[in-house]
Amino acid sequence: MTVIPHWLNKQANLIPHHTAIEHEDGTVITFRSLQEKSQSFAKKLTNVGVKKGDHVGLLSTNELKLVIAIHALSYIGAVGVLLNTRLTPDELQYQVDDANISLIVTNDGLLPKARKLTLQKLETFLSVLEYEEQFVTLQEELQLDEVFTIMYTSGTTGFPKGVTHTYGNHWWSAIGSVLNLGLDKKDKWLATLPIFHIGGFSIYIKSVIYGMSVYLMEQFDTQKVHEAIMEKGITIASVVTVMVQRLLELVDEDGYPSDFRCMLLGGGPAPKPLLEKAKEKNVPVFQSYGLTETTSQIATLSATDALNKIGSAGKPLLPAQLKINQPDSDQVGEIYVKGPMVTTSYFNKVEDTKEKIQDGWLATGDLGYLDGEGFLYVVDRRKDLIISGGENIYPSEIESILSGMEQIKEVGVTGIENETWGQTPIAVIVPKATITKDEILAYAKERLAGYKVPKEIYFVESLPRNASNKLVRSELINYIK
Ligand code: S0N
Ligand code: AMP
Ligand code: MG
Ligand code: MG
Ligand code: MG
Repeated sequence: MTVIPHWLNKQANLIPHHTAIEHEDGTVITFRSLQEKSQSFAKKLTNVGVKKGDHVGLLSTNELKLVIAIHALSYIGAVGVLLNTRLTPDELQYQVDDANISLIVTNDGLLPKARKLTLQKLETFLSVLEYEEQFVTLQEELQLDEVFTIMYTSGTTGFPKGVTHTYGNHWWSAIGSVLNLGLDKKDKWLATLPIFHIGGFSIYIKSVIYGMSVYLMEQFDTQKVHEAIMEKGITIASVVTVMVQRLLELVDEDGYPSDFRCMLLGGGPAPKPLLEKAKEKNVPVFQSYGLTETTSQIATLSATDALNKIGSAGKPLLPAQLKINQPDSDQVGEIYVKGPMVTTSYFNKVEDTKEKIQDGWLATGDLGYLDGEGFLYVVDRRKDLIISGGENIYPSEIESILSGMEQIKEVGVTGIENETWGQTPIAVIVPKATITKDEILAYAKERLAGYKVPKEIYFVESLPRNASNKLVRSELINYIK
Protein backbone atom coordinates (compact mmCIF):
# COMPACT_ATOMS: atom_id res chain seq x y z
CA MET A 1 0.00 0.00 0.00
CA THR A 2 1.47 3.30 -1.09
CA VAL A 3 0.98 6.41 1.00
CA ILE A 4 1.84 10.00 0.15
CA PRO A 5 1.79 13.09 2.36
CA HIS A 6 -1.52 14.98 2.24
CA TRP A 7 -1.28 16.97 -0.98
CA LEU A 8 -2.82 20.17 0.37
CA ASN A 9 -0.49 20.16 3.42
CA LYS A 10 2.40 19.84 1.02
CA GLN A 11 1.44 22.90 -1.03
CA ALA A 12 0.55 24.89 2.09
CA ASN A 13 4.09 24.20 3.23
CA LEU A 14 5.89 24.63 -0.09
CA ILE A 15 4.05 27.64 -1.53
CA PRO A 16 1.83 29.00 1.27
CA HIS A 17 1.27 32.38 -0.37
CA HIS A 18 0.64 31.14 -3.91
CA THR A 19 -2.95 31.49 -5.13
CA ALA A 20 -4.83 28.21 -4.95
CA ILE A 21 -8.18 29.59 -6.04
CA GLU A 22 -9.14 32.91 -7.59
CA HIS A 23 -12.89 33.34 -7.52
CA GLU A 24 -14.48 35.29 -10.35
CA ASP A 25 -15.77 37.79 -7.75
CA GLY A 26 -12.15 38.72 -6.93
CA THR A 27 -11.72 36.64 -3.75
CA VAL A 28 -8.30 35.00 -3.62
CA ILE A 29 -7.48 31.94 -1.50
CA THR A 30 -3.84 30.97 -0.98
CA PHE A 31 -2.75 27.39 -0.42
CA ARG A 32 -2.17 28.15 3.27
CA SER A 33 -5.63 29.64 3.60
CA LEU A 34 -7.22 26.74 1.70
CA GLN A 35 -5.51 24.35 4.11
CA GLU A 36 -6.72 26.29 7.16
CA LYS A 37 -10.29 26.57 5.94
CA SER A 38 -10.42 22.90 4.91
CA GLN A 39 -8.96 21.67 8.20
CA SER A 40 -11.35 23.85 10.16
CA PHE A 41 -14.27 22.55 8.10
CA ALA A 42 -13.08 18.98 8.78
CA LYS A 43 -13.19 19.62 12.53
CA LYS A 44 -16.69 21.08 12.25
CA LEU A 45 -17.86 18.15 10.16
CA THR A 46 -16.48 15.89 12.88
CA ASN A 47 -18.73 17.68 15.33
CA VAL A 48 -21.65 17.04 12.96
CA GLY A 49 -20.76 13.33 13.30
CA VAL A 50 -18.73 12.60 10.16
CA LYS A 51 -16.12 9.88 10.67
CA LYS A 52 -13.50 8.15 8.56
CA GLY A 53 -15.14 5.97 5.92
CA ASP A 54 -18.52 7.76 6.05
CA HIS A 55 -20.18 8.59 2.75
CA VAL A 56 -21.06 12.28 2.56
CA GLY A 57 -23.22 13.55 -0.28
CA LEU A 58 -22.26 16.92 -1.73
CA LEU A 59 -25.11 18.68 -3.53
CA SER A 60 -23.90 22.04 -4.73
CA THR A 61 -23.27 24.19 -7.73
CA ASN A 62 -19.72 25.49 -8.09
CA GLU A 63 -18.54 27.57 -5.17
CA LEU A 64 -15.55 27.96 -2.87
CA LYS A 65 -17.25 26.27 0.06
CA LEU A 66 -17.76 23.14 -2.02
CA VAL A 67 -14.04 22.95 -2.76
CA ILE A 68 -13.26 23.46 0.93
CA ALA A 69 -15.73 20.71 1.88
CA ILE A 70 -14.08 18.32 -0.58
CA HIS A 71 -10.63 18.85 0.91
CA ALA A 72 -12.14 18.64 4.40
CA LEU A 73 -13.40 15.13 3.64
CA SER A 74 -9.87 14.10 2.69
CA TYR A 75 -8.63 15.27 6.10
CA ILE A 76 -11.21 13.05 7.80
CA GLY A 77 -10.87 10.13 5.40
CA ALA A 78 -14.57 10.34 4.52
CA VAL A 79 -15.83 9.61 1.01
CA GLY A 80 -17.43 12.39 -1.03
CA VAL A 81 -20.39 11.41 -3.20
CA LEU A 82 -20.75 14.14 -5.82
CA LEU A 83 -24.39 14.69 -6.74
CA ASN A 84 -25.58 16.18 -10.03
CA THR A 85 -27.58 19.29 -9.14
CA ARG A 86 -29.75 19.00 -12.27
CA LEU A 87 -31.31 15.73 -11.10
CA THR A 88 -34.83 15.58 -9.69
CA PRO A 89 -35.41 14.53 -6.06
CA ASP A 90 -36.44 11.02 -7.22
CA GLU A 91 -33.25 10.62 -9.22
CA LEU A 92 -31.16 11.91 -6.32
CA GLN A 93 -32.91 9.63 -3.83
CA TYR A 94 -31.80 6.58 -5.80
CA GLN A 95 -28.15 7.65 -5.55
CA VAL A 96 -28.45 8.66 -1.90
CA ASP A 97 -29.74 5.20 -1.02
CA ASP A 98 -27.44 3.31 -3.36
CA ALA A 99 -24.33 5.07 -2.04
CA ASN A 100 -25.20 4.67 1.66
CA ILE A 101 -25.02 8.40 2.22
CA SER A 102 -25.26 9.32 5.90
CA LEU A 103 -25.22 13.10 5.47
CA ILE A 104 -25.79 15.55 2.65
CA VAL A 105 -24.10 18.92 2.69
CA THR A 106 -25.72 21.35 0.29
CA ASN A 107 -25.53 25.02 -0.59
CA ASP A 108 -28.40 27.37 0.20
CA GLY A 109 -29.68 27.39 -3.37
CA LEU A 110 -30.22 23.64 -3.41
CA LEU A 111 -31.61 23.35 0.11
CA PRO A 112 -35.25 23.22 -1.08
CA LYS A 113 -34.38 20.30 -3.37
CA ALA A 114 -32.40 18.53 -0.65
CA ARG A 115 -35.34 18.92 1.77
CA LYS A 116 -37.43 16.73 -0.52
CA LEU A 117 -35.08 13.80 0.10
CA THR A 118 -35.36 11.14 2.77
CA LEU A 119 -32.03 11.50 4.54
CA GLN A 120 -30.36 10.60 7.79
CA LYS A 121 -28.95 14.09 8.08
CA LEU A 122 -28.91 17.34 6.11
CA GLU A 123 -26.65 20.35 6.58
CA THR A 124 -25.72 23.36 4.51
CA PHE A 125 -22.19 24.72 4.18
CA LEU A 126 -23.29 27.63 6.37
CA SER A 127 -24.92 25.47 9.03
CA VAL A 128 -21.74 23.36 9.30
CA LEU A 129 -19.70 26.54 9.72
CA GLU A 130 -21.76 27.40 12.80
CA TYR A 131 -20.61 24.27 14.63
CA GLU A 132 -17.64 24.41 17.01
CA GLU A 133 -14.49 22.69 15.82
CA GLN A 134 -14.14 19.28 17.42
CA PHE A 135 -10.79 17.64 17.98
CA VAL A 136 -9.96 14.99 15.43
CA THR A 137 -6.68 13.56 14.20
CA LEU A 138 -6.51 14.94 10.67
CA GLN A 139 -5.10 12.64 8.02
CA GLU A 140 -1.54 13.63 7.26
CA GLU A 141 -1.09 10.89 4.70
CA LEU A 142 -3.26 9.74 1.85
CA GLN A 143 -3.43 6.03 1.10
CA LEU A 144 -3.50 5.68 -2.63
CA ASP A 145 -5.75 2.61 -2.62
CA GLU A 146 -8.40 4.24 -0.40
CA VAL A 147 -11.61 5.53 -1.99
CA PHE A 148 -11.95 9.33 -1.97
CA THR A 149 -14.95 9.97 -4.23
CA ILE A 150 -17.97 8.34 -5.84
CA MET A 151 -19.59 9.78 -8.96
CA TYR A 152 -22.62 8.31 -10.67
CA THR A 153 -22.72 7.42 -14.31
CA SER A 154 -25.78 6.21 -16.19
CA GLY A 155 -25.96 2.60 -17.26
CA THR A 156 -27.64 0.75 -20.10
CA THR A 157 -30.02 -0.88 -17.61
CA GLY A 158 -31.61 2.39 -16.56
CA PHE A 159 -30.00 2.60 -13.15
CA PRO A 160 -26.87 4.66 -12.66
CA LYS A 161 -23.78 3.13 -11.05
CA GLY A 162 -21.44 4.77 -8.58
CA VAL A 163 -17.90 4.93 -9.95
CA THR A 164 -15.38 4.86 -7.10
CA HIS A 165 -12.17 6.90 -7.37
CA THR A 166 -9.29 6.19 -5.05
CA TYR A 167 -6.72 8.80 -4.10
CA GLY A 168 -4.41 6.90 -6.43
CA ASN A 169 -6.86 7.24 -9.34
CA HIS A 170 -6.95 11.02 -8.81
CA TRP A 171 -3.18 11.19 -8.34
CA TRP A 172 -2.37 9.29 -11.53
CA SER A 173 -4.95 11.14 -13.55
CA ALA A 174 -3.32 14.44 -12.57
CA ILE A 175 0.16 13.07 -13.28
CA GLY A 176 -0.85 11.69 -16.68
CA SER A 177 -2.29 15.06 -17.66
CA VAL A 178 0.72 17.11 -16.59
CA LEU A 179 3.20 14.78 -18.29
CA ASN A 180 1.34 15.59 -21.46
CA LEU A 181 0.40 19.27 -21.06
CA GLY A 182 3.39 20.34 -18.99
CA LEU A 183 3.29 22.84 -16.16
CA ASP A 184 4.19 26.49 -16.03
CA LYS A 185 4.57 28.58 -12.88
CA LYS A 186 2.01 31.02 -14.26
CA ASP A 187 -0.59 28.38 -15.06
CA LYS A 188 -4.12 29.35 -14.14
CA TRP A 189 -6.80 26.78 -15.00
CA LEU A 190 -10.28 28.10 -15.70
CA ALA A 191 -12.90 25.95 -13.98
CA THR A 192 -16.49 26.44 -15.05
CA LEU A 193 -17.47 22.80 -15.60
CA PRO A 194 -19.68 21.50 -12.81
CA ILE A 195 -17.58 20.11 -9.95
CA PHE A 196 -19.96 17.15 -9.58
CA HIS A 197 -18.55 15.59 -12.77
CA ILE A 198 -14.97 14.39 -12.93
CA GLY A 199 -13.97 16.92 -15.61
CA GLY A 200 -14.68 19.80 -13.22
CA PHE A 201 -13.64 18.01 -10.04
CA SER A 202 -10.26 16.94 -11.38
CA ILE A 203 -9.14 20.56 -11.86
CA TYR A 204 -9.11 21.09 -8.08
CA ILE A 205 -7.09 17.94 -7.52
CA LYS A 206 -4.60 19.00 -10.18
CA SER A 207 -4.38 22.32 -8.34
CA VAL A 208 -3.20 20.75 -5.07
CA ILE A 209 -0.93 18.22 -6.77
CA TYR A 210 0.74 20.77 -9.08
CA GLY A 211 0.58 23.80 -6.81
CA MET A 212 -1.43 25.53 -9.54
CA SER A 213 -4.02 28.31 -9.43
CA VAL A 214 -7.61 27.71 -10.41
CA TYR A 215 -9.94 30.43 -11.68
CA LEU A 216 -13.36 29.46 -10.31
CA MET A 217 -16.49 30.44 -12.22
CA GLU A 218 -19.76 29.50 -10.59
CA GLN A 219 -21.54 28.85 -13.85
CA PHE A 220 -20.88 28.89 -17.54
CA ASP A 221 -21.68 32.32 -18.89
CA THR A 222 -20.26 32.59 -22.41
CA GLN A 223 -19.49 36.32 -22.25
CA LYS A 224 -17.88 36.07 -18.82
CA VAL A 225 -15.78 33.04 -19.72
CA HIS A 226 -14.65 34.78 -22.91
CA GLU A 227 -13.67 37.90 -20.97
CA ALA A 228 -11.86 35.85 -18.35
CA ILE A 229 -9.74 34.15 -21.03
CA MET A 230 -9.05 37.55 -22.64
CA GLU A 231 -8.18 39.41 -19.45
CA LYS A 232 -7.43 37.22 -16.45
CA GLY A 233 -4.23 35.45 -17.45
CA ILE A 234 -5.95 32.11 -17.96
CA THR A 235 -3.62 29.51 -19.49
CA ILE A 236 -5.85 26.42 -19.64
CA ALA A 237 -9.63 25.87 -19.64
CA SER A 238 -11.67 22.67 -19.54
CA VAL A 239 -14.78 22.70 -21.71
CA VAL A 240 -17.39 20.56 -23.45
CA THR A 241 -18.37 20.94 -27.11
CA VAL A 242 -21.35 23.25 -26.58
CA MET A 243 -19.09 25.64 -24.65
CA VAL A 244 -16.55 25.78 -27.49
CA GLN A 245 -19.41 26.40 -29.91
CA ARG A 246 -20.65 29.38 -27.88
CA LEU A 247 -17.14 30.78 -27.24
CA LEU A 248 -16.05 30.66 -30.88
CA GLU A 249 -18.90 33.03 -31.73
CA LEU A 250 -17.11 35.67 -29.66
CA VAL A 251 -13.51 35.08 -30.74
CA ASP A 252 -12.18 37.29 -33.56
CA GLU A 253 -9.33 36.36 -35.92
CA ASP A 254 -6.68 37.47 -33.38
CA GLY A 255 -7.72 34.53 -31.23
CA TYR A 256 -6.97 34.43 -27.54
CA PRO A 257 -3.91 35.89 -25.75
CA SER A 258 -0.75 33.86 -26.40
CA ASP A 259 -0.55 32.77 -22.75
CA PHE A 260 -3.77 30.83 -23.27
CA ARG A 261 -2.25 27.53 -24.31
CA CYS A 262 -4.93 24.87 -24.01
CA MET A 263 -8.68 24.54 -24.33
CA LEU A 264 -9.13 20.99 -23.06
CA LEU A 265 -12.22 19.56 -24.73
CA GLY A 266 -13.81 16.44 -23.28
CA GLY A 267 -17.05 14.75 -22.35
CA GLY A 268 -18.10 13.67 -25.83
CA PRO A 269 -17.55 13.95 -29.55
CA ALA A 270 -16.81 17.23 -31.32
CA PRO A 271 -18.03 17.90 -34.85
CA LYS A 272 -15.20 18.35 -37.36
CA PRO A 273 -16.44 21.76 -38.62
CA LEU A 274 -16.19 23.07 -35.08
CA LEU A 275 -12.59 21.87 -34.72
CA GLU A 276 -11.78 23.45 -38.08
CA LYS A 277 -13.34 26.73 -37.02
CA ALA A 278 -11.26 26.64 -33.82
CA LYS A 279 -8.15 26.13 -35.92
CA GLU A 280 -9.06 29.09 -38.15
CA LYS A 281 -9.50 31.30 -35.10
CA ASN A 282 -6.25 30.08 -33.52
CA VAL A 283 -7.99 28.64 -30.50
CA PRO A 284 -5.81 25.78 -29.23
CA VAL A 285 -8.42 23.05 -28.75
CA PHE A 286 -7.09 19.76 -27.35
CA GLN A 287 -9.60 17.04 -28.09
CA SER A 288 -9.64 14.30 -25.45
CA TYR A 289 -11.23 10.97 -24.65
CA GLY A 290 -12.18 10.09 -21.11
CA LEU A 291 -14.86 8.66 -18.88
CA THR A 292 -15.91 9.04 -15.29
CA GLU A 293 -14.33 5.60 -14.91
CA THR A 294 -10.93 6.90 -16.08
CA THR A 295 -11.00 9.82 -13.60
CA SER A 296 -11.02 12.28 -16.60
CA GLN A 297 -9.07 12.24 -19.92
CA ILE A 298 -7.11 9.10 -20.67
CA ALA A 299 -6.15 10.09 -24.24
CA THR A 300 -5.50 13.61 -25.48
CA LEU A 301 -4.62 15.21 -28.81
CA SER A 302 -2.23 18.14 -28.61
CA ALA A 303 -2.94 21.32 -30.58
CA THR A 304 0.11 20.62 -32.78
CA ASP A 305 -1.27 17.25 -33.83
CA ALA A 306 -4.74 18.72 -34.14
CA LEU A 307 -3.61 20.21 -37.47
CA ASN A 308 -3.16 16.88 -39.22
CA LYS A 309 -5.22 14.54 -37.02
CA ILE A 310 -8.50 16.37 -36.94
CA GLY A 311 -11.21 14.27 -35.31
CA SER A 312 -8.77 12.15 -33.35
CA ALA A 313 -8.79 12.03 -29.55
CA GLY A 314 -5.00 11.63 -29.54
CA LYS A 315 -2.79 9.09 -27.86
CA PRO A 316 -3.15 7.48 -24.45
CA LEU A 317 -1.44 9.42 -21.66
CA LEU A 318 1.83 8.07 -20.32
CA PRO A 319 0.56 5.93 -17.42
CA ALA A 320 -2.30 4.52 -19.52
CA GLN A 321 -2.68 1.69 -22.00
CA LEU A 322 -5.35 1.56 -24.65
CA LYS A 323 -6.27 -1.20 -27.07
CA ILE A 324 -8.97 -2.03 -29.55
CA ASN A 325 -10.60 -5.31 -28.64
CA GLN A 326 -11.41 -7.71 -31.47
CA PRO A 327 -11.05 -5.20 -34.32
CA ASP A 328 -13.10 -5.83 -37.46
CA SER A 329 -11.77 -5.59 -41.00
CA ASP A 330 -11.78 -1.77 -40.70
CA GLN A 331 -9.77 -2.08 -37.45
CA VAL A 332 -12.80 -0.86 -35.48
CA GLY A 333 -13.54 -2.54 -32.17
CA GLU A 334 -14.37 -1.84 -28.55
CA ILE A 335 -11.98 0.52 -26.76
CA TYR A 336 -10.31 -1.05 -23.71
CA VAL A 337 -8.25 1.02 -21.29
CA LYS A 338 -5.98 0.19 -18.40
CA GLY A 339 -3.92 2.23 -15.98
CA PRO A 340 -3.67 3.52 -12.43
CA MET A 341 -6.28 6.22 -13.14
CA VAL A 342 -8.92 3.66 -14.09
CA THR A 343 -11.53 2.91 -11.41
CA THR A 344 -11.25 -0.41 -9.64
CA SER A 345 -14.96 -0.78 -8.87
CA TYR A 346 -18.53 0.35 -9.16
CA PHE A 347 -19.73 0.89 -5.61
CA ASN A 348 -21.57 -2.15 -4.25
CA LYS A 349 -21.85 -3.67 -7.73
CA VAL A 350 -19.67 -6.75 -7.70
CA GLU A 351 -21.17 -8.27 -10.85
CA ASP A 352 -21.01 -5.08 -12.92
CA THR A 353 -17.43 -4.56 -11.82
CA LYS A 354 -16.44 -8.11 -12.82
CA GLU A 355 -18.17 -7.74 -16.14
CA LYS A 356 -16.56 -4.39 -17.04
CA ILE A 357 -13.08 -4.67 -15.52
CA GLN A 358 -10.92 -7.72 -16.13
CA ASP A 359 -7.18 -7.90 -15.38
CA GLY A 360 -7.28 -4.13 -14.95
CA TRP A 361 -8.70 -3.58 -18.46
CA LEU A 362 -11.91 -1.55 -18.52
CA ALA A 363 -14.25 -2.35 -21.40
CA THR A 364 -15.56 1.13 -22.25
CA GLY A 365 -18.36 0.05 -24.56
CA ASP A 366 -17.18 2.72 -27.01
CA LEU A 367 -16.09 1.83 -30.52
CA GLY A 368 -12.95 3.16 -32.11
CA TYR A 369 -9.76 2.47 -34.02
CA LEU A 370 -6.09 3.42 -33.88
CA ASP A 371 -4.48 4.80 -37.03
CA GLY A 372 -1.02 3.71 -38.23
CA GLU A 373 0.64 6.14 -35.82
CA GLY A 374 -1.40 5.08 -32.80
CA PHE A 375 -3.87 7.98 -32.75
CA LEU A 376 -7.29 7.09 -31.38
CA TYR A 377 -10.47 7.77 -33.32
CA VAL A 378 -13.72 7.24 -31.45
CA VAL A 379 -16.32 6.22 -34.03
CA ASP A 380 -19.30 5.44 -31.86
CA ARG A 381 -20.13 5.83 -28.20
CA ARG A 382 -21.29 3.02 -26.02
CA LYS A 383 -24.59 1.43 -26.78
CA ASP A 384 -27.53 3.84 -27.06
CA LEU A 385 -25.80 6.56 -25.02
CA ILE A 386 -27.07 10.05 -25.78
CA ILE A 387 -24.75 12.95 -24.89
CA SER A 388 -26.52 16.28 -24.56
CA GLY A 389 -24.31 19.26 -23.77
CA GLY A 390 -21.83 16.97 -22.00
CA GLU A 391 -24.53 15.28 -19.90
CA ASN A 392 -25.12 11.57 -20.45
CA ILE A 393 -28.57 10.11 -20.98
CA TYR A 394 -29.53 6.49 -21.45
CA PRO A 395 -32.81 5.89 -23.33
CA SER A 396 -33.74 3.18 -20.84
CA GLU A 397 -33.87 5.73 -17.99
CA ILE A 398 -36.50 7.73 -19.84
CA GLU A 399 -38.34 4.67 -21.11
CA SER A 400 -38.74 3.20 -17.64
CA ILE A 401 -40.09 6.48 -16.28
CA LEU A 402 -42.57 7.03 -19.12
CA SER A 403 -43.80 3.45 -19.08
CA GLY A 404 -44.97 4.24 -15.55
CA MET A 405 -47.78 6.32 -17.11
CA GLU A 406 -51.02 4.38 -17.16
CA GLN A 407 -52.03 5.66 -20.59
CA ILE A 408 -48.78 4.51 -22.20
CA LYS A 409 -48.61 1.01 -23.63
CA GLU A 410 -45.08 1.07 -25.04
CA VAL A 411 -42.32 3.62 -25.35
CA GLY A 412 -38.99 3.82 -27.14
CA VAL A 413 -36.43 6.60 -26.75
CA THR A 414 -33.56 7.57 -29.00
CA GLY A 415 -31.26 10.53 -29.56
CA ILE A 416 -31.50 12.90 -32.51
CA GLU A 417 -28.95 15.44 -33.69
CA ASN A 418 -29.45 18.85 -32.14
CA GLU A 419 -27.63 22.02 -33.13
CA THR A 420 -27.34 23.36 -29.60
CA TRP A 421 -26.72 20.27 -27.50
CA GLY A 422 -25.19 17.83 -29.97
CA GLN A 423 -27.92 15.30 -29.32
CA THR A 424 -31.25 15.34 -27.53
CA PRO A 425 -33.70 12.56 -26.62
CA ILE A 426 -37.04 12.03 -28.32
CA ALA A 427 -39.76 9.59 -27.26
CA VAL A 428 -41.87 7.40 -29.54
CA ILE A 429 -45.04 6.25 -27.84
CA VAL A 430 -47.77 3.68 -28.38
CA PRO A 431 -50.68 4.95 -26.29
CA LYS A 432 -53.13 2.73 -24.47
CA ALA A 433 -55.67 5.49 -23.81
CA THR A 434 -56.10 9.13 -24.75
CA ILE A 435 -53.14 11.19 -23.67
CA THR A 436 -51.60 14.49 -24.76
CA LYS A 437 -47.98 15.45 -25.31
CA ASP A 438 -48.27 18.07 -22.60
CA GLU A 439 -49.40 15.48 -20.06
CA ILE A 440 -46.42 13.31 -20.94
CA LEU A 441 -44.00 16.20 -20.71
CA ALA A 442 -45.38 17.33 -17.36
CA TYR A 443 -45.02 13.79 -16.03
CA ALA A 444 -41.46 13.56 -17.36
CA LYS A 445 -40.41 16.95 -15.98
CA GLU A 446 -41.42 15.98 -12.49
CA ARG A 447 -39.29 12.86 -12.55
CA LEU A 448 -36.38 13.53 -14.89
CA ALA A 449 -33.63 16.15 -14.98
CA GLY A 450 -34.45 18.84 -17.54
CA TYR A 451 -31.84 17.67 -20.04
CA LYS A 452 -33.43 14.18 -20.07
CA VAL A 453 -36.96 15.39 -20.84
CA PRO A 454 -37.71 14.35 -24.45
CA LYS A 455 -37.59 17.29 -26.83
CA GLU A 456 -40.26 15.68 -29.03
CA ILE A 457 -43.02 13.14 -28.48
CA TYR A 458 -44.29 11.03 -31.38
CA PHE A 459 -47.36 8.79 -31.29
CA VAL A 460 -47.24 5.59 -33.34
CA GLU A 461 -49.19 2.35 -33.57
CA SER A 462 -46.30 0.00 -32.90
CA LEU A 463 -42.57 0.06 -32.15
CA PRO A 464 -39.80 -1.53 -34.21
CA ARG A 465 -38.91 -4.90 -32.70
CA ASN A 466 -36.62 -7.72 -33.70
CA ALA A 467 -37.41 -11.43 -33.94
CA SER A 468 -37.07 -11.86 -30.18
CA ASN A 469 -39.45 -8.91 -29.66
CA LYS A 470 -36.71 -6.60 -28.40
CA LEU A 471 -37.02 -2.89 -29.12
CA VAL A 472 -34.69 -1.80 -31.94
CA ARG A 473 -33.89 1.77 -30.93
CA SER A 474 -31.84 2.47 -34.03
CA GLU A 475 -35.01 1.95 -36.09
CA LEU A 476 -37.14 4.40 -34.11
CA ILE A 477 -36.04 7.28 -36.28
CA ASN A 478 -37.53 5.61 -39.38
CA TYR A 479 -40.82 5.05 -37.59
CA ILE A 480 -41.51 8.72 -37.08
CA LYS A 481 -40.76 9.89 -40.59
C1 S0N B 1 -23.16 23.37 -21.14
C2 S0N B 1 -23.87 23.82 -19.88
C3 S0N B 1 -23.05 24.87 -19.17
C4 S0N B 1 -25.21 24.40 -20.30
O1 S0N B 1 -25.82 24.92 -19.21
P1 S0N B 1 -26.48 26.40 -19.18
O2 S0N B 1 -26.45 27.00 -20.53
O3 S0N B 1 -25.82 27.15 -18.07
O4 S0N B 1 -27.95 26.04 -18.84
P2 S0N B 1 -28.78 26.48 -17.57
O5 S0N B 1 -28.77 27.97 -17.49
O6 S0N B 1 -28.30 25.76 -16.39
O7 S0N B 1 -30.19 25.97 -17.98
C5 S0N B 1 -30.92 26.53 -19.09
C6 S0N B 1 -31.72 25.46 -19.80
O8 S0N B 1 -30.85 24.61 -20.51
C7 S0N B 1 -31.07 23.26 -20.16
N1 S0N B 1 -29.81 22.55 -20.17
C8 S0N B 1 -28.72 22.80 -19.42
N2 S0N B 1 -27.74 21.95 -19.72
C9 S0N B 1 -28.24 21.12 -20.67
C10 S0N B 1 -27.69 20.01 -21.34
N3 S0N B 1 -26.44 19.59 -21.08
N4 S0N B 1 -28.48 19.40 -22.26
C11 S0N B 1 -29.74 19.83 -22.51
N5 S0N B 1 -30.30 20.86 -21.88
C12 S0N B 1 -29.55 21.49 -20.97
C13 S0N B 1 -31.65 23.31 -18.77
O9 S0N B 1 -32.42 22.18 -18.51
C14 S0N B 1 -32.44 24.58 -18.81
O10 S0N B 1 -33.71 24.34 -19.36
P3 S0N B 1 -35.00 24.36 -18.43
O11 S0N B 1 -35.03 25.71 -17.77
O12 S0N B 1 -36.11 24.12 -19.36
O13 S0N B 1 -34.81 23.23 -17.45
C15 S0N B 1 -24.12 22.61 -18.93
O14 S0N B 1 -24.97 21.68 -19.53
C16 S0N B 1 -22.84 21.96 -18.52
O15 S0N B 1 -22.19 22.41 -17.59
N6 S0N B 1 -22.43 20.88 -19.22
C17 S0N B 1 -21.19 20.17 -18.97
C18 S0N B 1 -21.39 18.93 -18.14
C19 S0N B 1 -20.04 18.21 -17.94
O16 S0N B 1 -19.25 18.58 -17.09
N7 S0N B 1 -19.79 17.21 -18.75
C20 S0N B 1 -18.55 16.44 -18.73
C21 S0N B 1 -18.79 15.07 -18.11
N8 S0N B 1 -17.71 14.16 -18.42
C22 S0N B 1 -16.59 14.11 -17.68
O17 S0N B 1 -16.47 14.80 -16.71
C23 S0N B 1 -15.47 13.15 -18.14
C24 S0N B 1 -14.59 13.81 -19.18
C25 S0N B 1 -13.66 14.82 -18.55
O18 S0N B 1 -13.09 14.54 -17.51
C26 S0N B 1 -13.49 16.15 -19.16
C27 S0N B 1 -14.59 16.78 -19.72
C28 S0N B 1 -14.48 18.05 -20.26
C29 S0N B 1 -13.27 18.68 -20.25
C30 S0N B 1 -12.14 18.09 -19.68
C31 S0N B 1 -12.24 16.81 -19.12
C32 S0N B 1 -11.01 16.18 -18.59
O19 S0N B 1 -10.69 15.10 -19.02
O20 S0N B 1 -10.33 16.79 -17.75
P1 AMP C 1 -18.86 10.15 -18.79
O1 AMP C 1 -18.53 8.95 -18.00
O2 AMP C 1 -20.12 10.78 -18.40
O3 AMP C 1 -17.74 11.11 -18.79
O4 AMP C 1 -19.05 9.73 -20.30
C1 AMP C 1 -18.04 9.07 -20.99
C2 AMP C 1 -18.48 8.78 -22.40
O5 AMP C 1 -18.42 9.97 -23.19
C3 AMP C 1 -17.56 7.81 -23.10
O6 AMP C 1 -17.84 6.47 -22.74
C4 AMP C 1 -17.88 8.11 -24.55
O7 AMP C 1 -19.07 7.45 -24.96
C5 AMP C 1 -18.12 9.61 -24.55
N1 AMP C 1 -16.90 10.31 -25.00
C6 AMP C 1 -15.92 10.81 -24.25
N2 AMP C 1 -14.95 11.36 -25.02
C7 AMP C 1 -15.32 11.19 -26.31
C8 AMP C 1 -14.76 11.54 -27.59
N3 AMP C 1 -13.59 12.18 -27.72
N4 AMP C 1 -15.45 11.20 -28.69
C9 AMP C 1 -16.62 10.54 -28.60
N5 AMP C 1 -17.21 10.19 -27.44
C10 AMP C 1 -16.57 10.51 -26.30
MG1 MG D 1 -20.71 8.10 -17.77
MG1 MG E 1 -26.89 29.31 -17.22
MG1 MG F 1 -32.42 20.90 -15.70
